[in-house]
Amino acid sequence: GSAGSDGADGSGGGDGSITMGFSQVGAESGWRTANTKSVQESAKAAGITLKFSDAQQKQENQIKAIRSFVQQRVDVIAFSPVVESGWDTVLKEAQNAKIPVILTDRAVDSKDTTLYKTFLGSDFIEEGKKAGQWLVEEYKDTTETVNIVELQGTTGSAPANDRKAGFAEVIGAEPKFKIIASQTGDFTRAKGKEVMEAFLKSNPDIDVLYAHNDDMGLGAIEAIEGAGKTPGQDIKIITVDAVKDGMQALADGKINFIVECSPLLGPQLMDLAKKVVKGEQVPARVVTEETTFTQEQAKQVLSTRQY
Ligand code: GZL
Repeated sequence: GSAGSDGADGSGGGDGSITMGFSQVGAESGWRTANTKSVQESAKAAGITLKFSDAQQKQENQIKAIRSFVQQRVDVIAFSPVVESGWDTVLKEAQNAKIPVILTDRAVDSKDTTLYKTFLGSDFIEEGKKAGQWLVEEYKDTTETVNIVELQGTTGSAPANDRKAGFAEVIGAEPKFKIIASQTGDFTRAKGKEVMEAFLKSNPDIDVLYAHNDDMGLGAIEAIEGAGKTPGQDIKIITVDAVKDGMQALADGKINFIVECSPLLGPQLMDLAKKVVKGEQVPARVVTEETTFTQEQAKQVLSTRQY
C-alpha cells in the first residue's frame, strides 16, 4: 500500500483493511465456544484481520494479550473481561496509544468510561430477574418454604455478580424463597457437578437449583442423578444461556426453564469496530436481543438452534 499505509497511526491499513486484536476469556463453556466461532466467522465475513488470544480464564493473560495488541499497533482492540475489576492500567495504555477498545459480552467496573468506546453484551441483571420471575410464577400457589441452591458463575465476573443480584431482587420479595447454599462453579460442567454433589450431601431437601449457565446445570444434573434423584422433578432447575446441550436437557424435562444469553455477538462487533476505527460515533451500550424458553418451547425450536 501507499506510505503510512501500515496503520501505524491506527487509521487502519492503507488498503482500508482493519486489524482487530481480540482477547477471549477462554473455552470454559458451550456458550464461549459459540461466541468464539461467531467472532472468528464474522471477522472473516467483514474482511477484518483478527488476532485472537484465549486467556484460559486468567486475567493476567488478557492483560498480556492487550499489551501485545498495543505493541503490534492493531487498529482496534475488543475483549470479554473475565472479571469486572483491574483493567484501568492496561486500558489507559491502549488509550495513550490511541487504539480504541470495545467491550464485548462482559463489562468492567472502571469509573473512567472513556477507556472504551462501547459495551456490546447482554443485560445480566435482566437475565437474573427473568429466572426469578419464572420461579415466583412456578411456586405462586406454594405456602411452605422453597429451598434454593445456586451455582454462581466465575467469581468477580459481571454475569455472576449481576445474575445473582437480579435473581435475588425478584425472589427477595417473597420470604418463602430461601437460598440455602450459593457457591461458584466457575461456569464449567466439572465444577458444577462437584459443587452440586457437595450441596446434595449437606442439604437433604433441595427444591430448586439456579445455575448461572447451562454447563454448570448439566454438571449438576449428573450429580442429582448420581444421588438417585430426578432432575426437573425432585429438584427443579433454572439455567442461563440456551446452548444446544442445555436446550436438549430442557426438551427432555431435566431442566425446567432457560433464560437465553446469546453468544452471537460477532456481526454487531464487526460493524461497531468499523465505525470506531473511522472515528464515527457509536452508542455507549448495545444490549443483546434474547428471550427465554420453557420445556414446550425447547421442543419446538431445538432443531433450529445455531449453537
Ligand atoms: C455470558 C458469558 C458467560 C456465559 C457462560 O455473556 O460471559 O460466560 O453465560 C460463559 O456460559 O462461560
